[in-house]
Amino acid sequence: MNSDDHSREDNLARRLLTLNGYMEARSIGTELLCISRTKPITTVQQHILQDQKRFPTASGEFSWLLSGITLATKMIESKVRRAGLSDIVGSQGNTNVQGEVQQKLDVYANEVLLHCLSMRESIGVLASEENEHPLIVPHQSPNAKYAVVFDPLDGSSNIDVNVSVGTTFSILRKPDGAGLNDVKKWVLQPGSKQVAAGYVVYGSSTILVYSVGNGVHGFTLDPAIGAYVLSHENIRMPNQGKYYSVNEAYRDTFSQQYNNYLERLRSGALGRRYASRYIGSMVSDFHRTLLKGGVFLYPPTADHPSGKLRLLYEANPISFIAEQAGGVCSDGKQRVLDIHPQSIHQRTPMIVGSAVEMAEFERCMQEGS
Ligand code: AFP
Repeated sequence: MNSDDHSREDNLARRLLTLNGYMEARSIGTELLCISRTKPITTVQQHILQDQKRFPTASGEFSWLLSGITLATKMIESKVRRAGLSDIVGSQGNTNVQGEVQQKLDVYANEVLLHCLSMRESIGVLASEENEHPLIVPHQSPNAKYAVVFDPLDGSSNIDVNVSVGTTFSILRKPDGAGLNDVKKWVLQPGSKQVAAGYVVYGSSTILVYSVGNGVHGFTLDPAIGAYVLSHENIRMPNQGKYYSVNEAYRDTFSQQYNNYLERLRSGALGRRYASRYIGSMVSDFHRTLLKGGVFLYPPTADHPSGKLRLLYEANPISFIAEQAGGVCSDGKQRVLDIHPQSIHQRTPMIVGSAVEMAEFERCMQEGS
C-alpha cells in the first residue's frame, strides 16, 4: 500500500467513524486510528433510565411506557416526512367528535399511538382527541396503573402546506380505588396530577420535549440512527421574549382586557415593542415560546367562547412543560393545571408564556375592562 492508498483509507475511516458527529477519528502516523468521543450520546431511553435512579423502587416500566410514545412518534414522523409523496395528505372524509374534518394523517397518527400504547401492560386507559370516549386497553392487565391522554396530530389542517405539526401527550396515574371501568376517573383529573407530559414537533427537525416533573428536556430525532438524542438539556423559558402569538383576525371578538393587554405589548409598555408570530399549530407556536420566551394566547372568541384548545390533551401537557421550564400558564382566571375537568373533550382558553409577559397579563385581567 502506498501513501496515497493510506491517505484514502484514512479519510474513509475518518468519515465512517465520525458517526454523525458523535465520535472523532484521529490517525497516528499512517496506520493507527484512535477514536475519541467528542460528545456523549444520550438517547431518550437512557435519559429516562438515569432519571429513574432517583427512585430506588422504579421497575423500568415507565421507560417502557414512554418507549411506546417514542416508537409511535417515529412512525408518525416518517409519514409526515413523506406527505405529498404517498397518498396520505388531504381529508379522510369524516369529522371527529369535535366536528372537525379528520385528515388522513390524523387517523393514521391516532391508530399508531393506540396500537403502540396498547402493547404496554402498565397502561389501562387511553383517551385521544380523535375518539369520543376513552378506551380500556384490551389486555386489561391488573398491573395497569397509567392513563395516557393525547392529541395525535395537533395542527393537522396545516399539513397539506408543509407547516409544522405535533403530537401532545399527558400521563396520569390511576386514582386510588378506581376500577378499570371507571375510565372517566382515570382521565378527569386536574393537570397538576400529571406524572409526565410532553410533545413532539415535526418541524425542520423532529424534537421530543418532555418532563417527568424534574425539569424539561428536548431530544432531537437523528434520522441517521433512528433515535431521539438529547439536544436541549434542562430547558428554561427566558424571563421575557419579544414575540406575542395570537390569531389577531379575531381581535374584535376578544374581551377588552385581552385587547388592552395586546395593546400594551404593541406599544412598548413592557420595555420593548413586540413583534407577532402565529403559525396556527399550537405545539409549534408554544415550542417557539418555550425556547425564545414571549406569550402565546388562545382567548375566548365569538366562535369559541370557552376557548378552542382542549384542556386534557393540549392545555394540560403544555402547562406542565411551561411551568417546569419556569413559565406560567393561565386560562385567564386561574392556573390551567388547577382546573378540574368535567368532560374528556372540554375546551379552555389558554395563555402561556414567560414570567414578565404573564405578570402583565394577570395585571390586565385584574384591572378589568
Ligand atoms: P387543527 O388540528 O384542526 O389544525 O387545529 C389546530 C389548533 O387546535 C391549534 O393547534 C391551533 O393553535 C389552533 O387550532 C388554531 O386555530 P385558529 O385557526 O382558530 O387560529
